[in-house]
This record gives sequence, structure tokens and C-alpha cells, in this order.
Amino acid sequence: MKYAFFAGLVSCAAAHGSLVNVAFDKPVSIVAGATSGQPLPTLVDGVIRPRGTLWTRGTVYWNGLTTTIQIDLQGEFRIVGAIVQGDDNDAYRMWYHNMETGDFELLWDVPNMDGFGNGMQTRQNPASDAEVFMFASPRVTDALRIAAVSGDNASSLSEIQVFVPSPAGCLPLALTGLLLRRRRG
Ligand SMILES: [Ca+2]
Ligand SMILES: [Ca+2]
Repeated sequence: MKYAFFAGLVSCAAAHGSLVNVAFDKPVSIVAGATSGQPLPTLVDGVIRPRGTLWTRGTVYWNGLTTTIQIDLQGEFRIVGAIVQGDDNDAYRMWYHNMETGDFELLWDVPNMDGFGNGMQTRQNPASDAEVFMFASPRVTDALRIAAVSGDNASSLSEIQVFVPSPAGCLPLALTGLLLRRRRG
């Protein structure tokens, strides 16, 4: 019994910090401008292009700073972080829908990665497609927007992911606790 309880604790600890991408397979639309290349759903298909891929190869791309893309999360989520892959030599900006005011407010200034190589580069870490940028504080929202805000006017994205903490992270501990209670009862 002691052993089972210990195993539960370990499972919970191992899962702590695990995150779920709530943008996966959600509806993507254009609210300003236009895009070329791949269909918009490829922005939320979970697939990040190989580092350094040409900005027009297997990506959603556009010219200028008008194009704005929206992801409808189809529900209310308390998001804590994000991953974005875009062309190296541009900065992008991500906004979240403030459900109280109706405004889209700044969520993440996605940095220019011109010093990290040509082509597609993952933010926040070009060397890791799994490293999540954590927001200064969690935001409750149902929609996101993203656009290029500076660079060489040749902009490109391949993937946008936004995360919530995994709800099942501590399930093993909860189950173990239930089992212990039942045995003792
Ligand atoms: Ca993708
Ligand atoms: Ca560019």
C-alpha cells in the first residue's frame, strides 16, 4: 500500500508542468489581408517545419504587415504559454481576446530571430520545437490573433500552439488516494 502511494506521487511529479495545446485543429481564419501557400488549418495541425525551411515551402506566407490571422478556440481556456514557428527575420505579435471588453490585447511579442539562421525558426527556442514561451500571467480567452509587425515584409508561419496545464497531470495521485481511502474504509 505504501508502495502504491509512492508510485502515485512519482507519477504526479513527473506530469507536473505538462501542457496541452488547445489550438490544435481549431478553426483558423483571416480577419485582414490575405495569405498564400498552405491552407490555414496547417497553422494548427501540430506540425512544425524543419528548422531553416525556406519561408515559402510548406508554410502560410504573405507580404506586408496587414495580414492578421485568428484562431477560434471554441471555448474558454486559461492559457499559460505558446509556441510559434515563423520566418527568421520578422517579428510577430500575438493577441488574446479579452472576453470582458471584447478587445484583442497583447499576449506575446514574438521576437525576430534573424541571428539564429535563415528560414523557419521556432520561438521561443529555435533549437527546440517543444520549449513553451510562458506568459507573464495566464489569460482566460476564447480566441487569438497573430500578425507580422516588422521585418522584411516577407512573412511566414507554419505553426501556432497555445497551452493550458494538463488537467490529468495529477490523476494517478488522486486515484491512489481514492484506493487508499477505500482500503482503509
Ligand atoms: Ca503546422
Ligand atoms: Ca521575412
